[in-house]
Amino acid sequence: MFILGGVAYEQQVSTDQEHLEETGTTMAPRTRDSLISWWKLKPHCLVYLLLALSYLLIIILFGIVISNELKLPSEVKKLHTQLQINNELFPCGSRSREWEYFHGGCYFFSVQDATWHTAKDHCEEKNSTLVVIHDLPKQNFLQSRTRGHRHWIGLTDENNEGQWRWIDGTSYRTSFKNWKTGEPNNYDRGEDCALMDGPGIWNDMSCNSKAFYVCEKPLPS
Ligand SMILES: [Ca+2]
Ligand SMILES: [Ca+2]
Repeated sequence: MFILGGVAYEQQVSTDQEHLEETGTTMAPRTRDSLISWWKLKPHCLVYLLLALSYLLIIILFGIVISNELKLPSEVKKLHTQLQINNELFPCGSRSREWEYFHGGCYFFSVQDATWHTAKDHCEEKNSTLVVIHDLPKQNFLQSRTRGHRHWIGLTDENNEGQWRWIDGTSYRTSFKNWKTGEPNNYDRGEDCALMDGPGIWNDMSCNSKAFYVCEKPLPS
């Protein structure tokens, strides 16, 4: 086959060479005809090639979209489950794990002591306020968590002696109270800030004294 093919090729070359010599042209007729045909067909070939590539691209993109659509529900479900777990474990937010949840509110118990005004500033830096005690359940919760250590609360008569005010504007006169017997006594005429003393009962002390403190903020929506 190879030998026969080689003979045919040599014959063709010889024929083309003879033609070139006869006509004085520089290109064999069959080669020239082939090139002319190819140049005529070239635009059509390019169009078909581009169409084929376009279809292929569309099929690939369609496959990717379908694949993502199928993945999405499982990813959403996984995220939803993770959020539920986080909400159950950390209702005040997974990034606020030092905050404790109680009855719709979040509470921060300091591990360092500070003056009343510094404590107030620290709470505000955390987008919260010193705690306001509205009722006995909240008092009991705070009492159990403060474990007998002194903690500042958001109650002061600094602006007007004897006129106690909660820092969130809650009415002092009509609201819950838990003063220690004989308190507030404004001892030495210099006690204007309230704290939970000893077993949780309240006492007024100098605002410049140092104690731990409790901040509170609403449950994140
Ligand atoms: Ca006072
Ligand atoms: Ca006192």
